[in-house]
Amino acid sequence: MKPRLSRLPSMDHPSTDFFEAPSGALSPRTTALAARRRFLRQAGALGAGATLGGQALQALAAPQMVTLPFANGERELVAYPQKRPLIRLTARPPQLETPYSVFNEGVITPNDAFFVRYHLAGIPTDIDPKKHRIRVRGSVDKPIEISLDSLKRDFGKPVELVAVNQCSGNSRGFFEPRVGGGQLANGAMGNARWRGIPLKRILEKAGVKPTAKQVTFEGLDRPVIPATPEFVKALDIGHAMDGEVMIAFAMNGKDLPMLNGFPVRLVVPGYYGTYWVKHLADINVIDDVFDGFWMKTAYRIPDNDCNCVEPGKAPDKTRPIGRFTVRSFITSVSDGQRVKAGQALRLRGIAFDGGEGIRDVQVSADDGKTWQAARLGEELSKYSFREWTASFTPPDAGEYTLKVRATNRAGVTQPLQSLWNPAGYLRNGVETVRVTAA
Ligand SMILES: Nc1nc2c(c(=O)[nH]1)N[C@H]1C(S)=C(S)[C@@H](COP(=O)(O)O)O[C@H]1N2
Ligand SMILES: [Mo]
Repeated sequence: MKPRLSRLPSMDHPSTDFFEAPSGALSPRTTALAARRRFLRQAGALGAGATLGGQALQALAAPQMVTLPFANGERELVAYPQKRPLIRLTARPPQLETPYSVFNEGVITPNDAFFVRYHLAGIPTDIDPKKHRIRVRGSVDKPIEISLDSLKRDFGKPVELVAVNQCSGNSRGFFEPRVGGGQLANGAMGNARWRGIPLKRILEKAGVKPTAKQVTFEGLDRPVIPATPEFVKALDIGHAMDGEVMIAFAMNGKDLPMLNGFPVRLVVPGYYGTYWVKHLADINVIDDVFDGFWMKTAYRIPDNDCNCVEPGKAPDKTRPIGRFTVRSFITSVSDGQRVKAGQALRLRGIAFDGGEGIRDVQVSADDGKTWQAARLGEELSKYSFREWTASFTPPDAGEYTLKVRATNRAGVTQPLQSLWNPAGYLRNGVETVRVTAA
C-alpha cells in the first residue's frame, strides 16, 4: 500500500498551540517574554530569526538539513541552548530528535544530544532554582512545599538509576499506513543516569490518605490559549508509591538541561516519556481516576492483547499507555552501507524493554531465516539500554539483509512486523538494515 496520512486522530501531535500566531502577544505571562526571547536568541537560526530580522541571517547561514528515511522526512538541524544540533520536528514548542548516530557512541545518551518533546508553546525559559517549589497537596494529611535545597537535604540519600526515556510516538514516521502526529524517526529516545529522590519518600512525608487513588503531576509549561488543556499526567497511587518513580534533579551527573525539565522532573522507569513530567511543580493526590485530556483522551492504546488494531480501524476500547514494548536496534551499520566481502563486520547496537530486562538478542544476516545470539554488554539497570555486539563475515559479494531481535526476561519477543494503532505508539517490529558486500 502507498504510504498516506491517515485521517484518524493521533494523540501525540504538536498541540494547536504550535499553529498559533507568534508568542508574547498572546501569552498570558507577558513578563516571561523577555526571558523567552533571551533564551530563543541563543537558539541559532530560530532565535536569531525571531529577534534580529531573520531573513538576512538565514541567508548567511543556510540551515543544515537531514532527511529521515520516510516521505516528507526533510528536517533542519538546529542547536538550542545546552544542545548540540538536533533534528527539529517543530519549533513551537521545540520538538527535537536525537540524530541516530549518537546511539552508536555509547550506551548513555549525552545531555546535549538528548531529545526534547513539549506539548504547549508556553515553555519556561528562565527558572530561578532558589525560588522553585514542588507543591504536594490534595488527599494528604499535611500539604507541603518543597524547595530544591530541601529536596536534596531533607529526604534522605539521593538514589541513582540508569533508565531509558522514550516518547510514545518514537518511530511513528515509519508506520504504514501512515498515521497523523509528529513524524519521528528513531531519535525520540535516550538513556541517562538519573539522580533524585524517590517520590514515595515525598508522599510519605505529606501522608497519603487511605482514600487516595491517583496522583497527578504538572510542570511549569502552560498553553498559550485557554482552549488548550494544561499538561497534567496521572499515576495510580500504588505506582507512585513503588519506590522507583523518582523526582530527578540530575541527569548524567549534571543539572537537568532546561529543555529536559530543569530543575526537577519525574522519572517513571519503564514507562513512556509522557509520564516523565518536566519542570515538576505540582503534585496532587486525588481520590478518583483523573479525567484530564492528556489521560482520558490522549496517550491511549487499544485495550486488547496486542494493543493493536487492523490498519485504519479504531479500537473498541482504549487504556492509558504504560510500559515500553521490547526493542532493539543495529547502530553500527546503516542502511545501504558498503562492506567488504570475506571480512568480519562488527555489529553493535542497543536493546531495551519496559523493565523486565533484556534476556537475549539475536541477529540475522539472511533476512530472518537463521539467527545467531549476540553477546550482551553490562546491564547498567533493567531499565537501561543494553549494548549488544556480534560479528558477521559476508561470505560473498552481494546484498545482505541484517535483522536484530530482542527478547526480555518475561519471554516477550519483538514481532517481525510492527503492529498498527491509530496514534502510532508502541512501535517495535524487528529492525532491518541492508548492506552490500563487494
Ligand atoms: N512539563 C512537561 N513535561 C513533559 C512533557 C510536556 O509537554 N511538558 N512532555 C512529555 C513527553 S510526551 C515526553 S516524550 C517527555 C520527553 O522528555 P524530554 O523532552 O526530556 O526528552 O517529556 C514528558 N514530560
Ligand atoms: Mo511523548
